[in-house]
Amino acid sequence: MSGTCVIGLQWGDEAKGKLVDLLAPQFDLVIRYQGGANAGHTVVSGDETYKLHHIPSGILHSATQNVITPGVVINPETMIGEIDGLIQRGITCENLRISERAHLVMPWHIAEDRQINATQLRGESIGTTNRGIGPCYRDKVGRTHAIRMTDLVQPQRDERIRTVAEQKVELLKNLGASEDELRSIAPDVVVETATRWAERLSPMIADTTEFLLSAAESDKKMLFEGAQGALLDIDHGTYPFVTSSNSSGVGVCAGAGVPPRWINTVLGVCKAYSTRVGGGPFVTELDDEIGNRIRTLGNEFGTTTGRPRRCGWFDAVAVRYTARLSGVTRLALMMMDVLAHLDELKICVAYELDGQRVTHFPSHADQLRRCKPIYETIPGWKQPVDDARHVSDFPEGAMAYVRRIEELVGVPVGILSVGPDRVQTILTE
Ligand code: 2SA
Ligand code: MG
Repeated sequence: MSGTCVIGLQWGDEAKGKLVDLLAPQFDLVIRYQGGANAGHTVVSGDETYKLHHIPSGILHSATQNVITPGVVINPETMIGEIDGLIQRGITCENLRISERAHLVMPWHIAEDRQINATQLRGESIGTTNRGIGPCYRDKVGRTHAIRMTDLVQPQRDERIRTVAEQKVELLKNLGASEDELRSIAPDVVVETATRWAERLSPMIADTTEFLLSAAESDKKMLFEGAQGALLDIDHGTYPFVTSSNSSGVGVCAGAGVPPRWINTVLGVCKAYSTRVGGGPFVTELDDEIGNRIRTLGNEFGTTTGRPRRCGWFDAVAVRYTARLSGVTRLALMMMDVLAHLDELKICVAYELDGQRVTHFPSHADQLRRCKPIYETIPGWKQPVDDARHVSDFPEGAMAYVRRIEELVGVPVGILSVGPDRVQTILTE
């Protein structure tokens, strides 16, 4: 068995990209299996910072194969831009393969996403990244309007794209799309653009399912890189304020096309506090000075959209739920350096819901909205940890915080992160 998964246990942005980059040299393959250009994975290598959206965070290591599998939705225009940006910086991308089964985010999906965001769900919008993710997955499941990577290299490409584009123009006219939007999805324009996409991407398009099954059967080591976080999982997250893919650990096999028998380790990544970007319930949100302080200290702004992230205390009820759901075997606790500046810390150990104390994670967004956090207070350690390289460098107070999280979540912490650089990572065992 040779598969390890890196899964975000909160609402994304847990610094999974940093860990994947760090672990990549120990693996033969790094695999992105869900989501799309809504993801923003930041990798810092020396003085260079890379912001990746589709491309697996193993791309900086030329000996590692990077694979994008059927469960990912790909915006070819963004993807080509991302590849070109890396090539300009000396990263060849020759070690990148894209599944022929992956679905394409087309220009109409972006226009449709704006419509989703204009919709209020009980007074709140989902606040998507406007990257066309939901509409693309909707078409994938609906089947009648979907376009896949493999369609780009089939003889009927132009005909297929033209037919779908014509229908989408009508649909979007009815939805009140702007003139600009209608121009961007004009059938002639899209057919021509798709020809360019095909020329550029066809050398990378492959049957990744066959490739990964053969790799697994010959004992190659696979690292599965989750995008977003488990609380945004379409089936198990804070629905409907979620993304449109299975972003918790249970999504790995279906998205990648690799069966469970090849997976043995799941690293659950969480921040030492919580953040969320977009709408939806957030029980431990801090709408105050401390929240602002965490946002500034942690530079909590969206990698893809630049949106300020909502900040709050660590929610052990939520993380215990997502760690169990994802089959987590070790936790990675990130951004410990940020908390070093605070006088006092809180951990949410239970919720009060309609007068009752609950420790399970409720399924309905309205129930979550009614939940009040029950906190345990822990004194701040008030000592920088950025330079810590071993557990022995850690202040006692910081270790007490880590141990309490392990206890509440029920999984040991294997990695502590104290900054964005590769060296700012501590293995605790
Ligand atoms: P979508 O665009 O349909 O997936 O949006 C649905 C919800 O999922 C949230 N979402 C994210 N949350 C955190 N990080 C994400 N990636 C970017 C980043 C986000 C950014 O790394 O910073 O730059 O704003 C991500 N992608 C999707 C989204 O906010 C909606 O709540
Ligand atoms: Mg991110």
